[in-house]
Amino acid sequence: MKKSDRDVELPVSKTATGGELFRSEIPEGYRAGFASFVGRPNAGKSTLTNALVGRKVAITSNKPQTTRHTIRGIVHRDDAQLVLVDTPGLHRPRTLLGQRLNDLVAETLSEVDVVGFCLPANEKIGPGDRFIGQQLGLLQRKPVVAVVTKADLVSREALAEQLLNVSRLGEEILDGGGFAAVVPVSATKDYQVDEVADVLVGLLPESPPLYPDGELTDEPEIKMVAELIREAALEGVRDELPHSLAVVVEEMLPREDRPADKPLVDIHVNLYVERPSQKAIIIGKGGARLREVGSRSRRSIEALLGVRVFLDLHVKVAKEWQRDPKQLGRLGF
Ligand SMILES: Nc1nc2c(ncn2[C@@H]2O[C@H](COP(=O)(O)OP(=O)(O)OP(=O)(O)O)[C@@H](O)[C@H]2O)c(=O)[nH]1
Ligand SMILES: [Mg+2]
Repeated sequence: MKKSDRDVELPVSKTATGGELFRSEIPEGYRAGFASFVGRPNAGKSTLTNALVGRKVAITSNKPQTTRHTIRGIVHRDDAQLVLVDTPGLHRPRTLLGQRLNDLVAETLSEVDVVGFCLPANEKIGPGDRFIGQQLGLLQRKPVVAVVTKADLVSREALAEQLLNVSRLGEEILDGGGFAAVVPVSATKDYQVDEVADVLVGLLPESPPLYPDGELTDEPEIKMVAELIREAALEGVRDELPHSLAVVVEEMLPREDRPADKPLVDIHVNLYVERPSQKAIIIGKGGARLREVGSRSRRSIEALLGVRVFLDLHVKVAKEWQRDPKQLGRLGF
């Protein structure tokens, strides 16, 4: 629902954080709160977040550990506001970056109202899931919903079996009652996406909305731009390279002396890798690969910003940045 669709204009007051909060005329039984998706890398958390929000707020890829920071996506309904906190995949950390990402997830989990534990339908429950289950077991009395993702990839029988195994896991890791619900979903085939929202909303507290109507994410534009470039650069690279890649937008400025009806934004970007050999791969023969990354991400950035952009991409080597506290800080971790 857009603001203009409301029949009554709601009185608005500013919160301490500068957000706007509606204080009155909230429907009886209105719920609002935070839900976080956790799960192994590549479980489909970000794809599900985007499907629920109805817009891309988080980048996705078939490489593990695509998400590196928490991203809020907001679902607005007549009866509720569901703030989804997409998190990096949880795993046994091997680098300082991995450790920082895990800490971030743990901190997020302690703050949300309900947790959605994502387990892919097409993969056996393994030690990685149990590792996450143990962390969830430490959250006292917080409702945990098991979301069995990628349901489109398996047969009905296999799905039924996975739902059963997941329920058992819940009883094993969460003392008292197990999961609050076990919901199969396919974010790419739009199967049961609304059902996931219903279940999560049902576990939120009664509360006025937390974000202004219509706001879909609190992800800053400049960060989203960097993410879209990283998403394009992840396409087609293998092995360790996805982990070694970091993207920083150094500057984003409207170009001067442009006609008012044809604005252009200049975006200067550094892509960091850990080794010179990786730099060569990202750039490609005669720069072909980097050009492709540029043109692919430019389209999605222009769609996001609603303006034409000029992308200036540079590839730099930041040796072992995933293990180096100073460099991690500089790259925003
Ligand atoms: N077939 C199918 N593929 C899916 C579905 N959801 C996600 N995927 C694919 O699974 C891969 C991983 O999805 P992501 O949403 O990036 O996974 P994630 O859990 O956010 O991963 P990390 O951020 O690395 O932890 C991508 O290639 C998605 O296209 C689904 O419902 N069906
Ligand atoms: Mg993700």
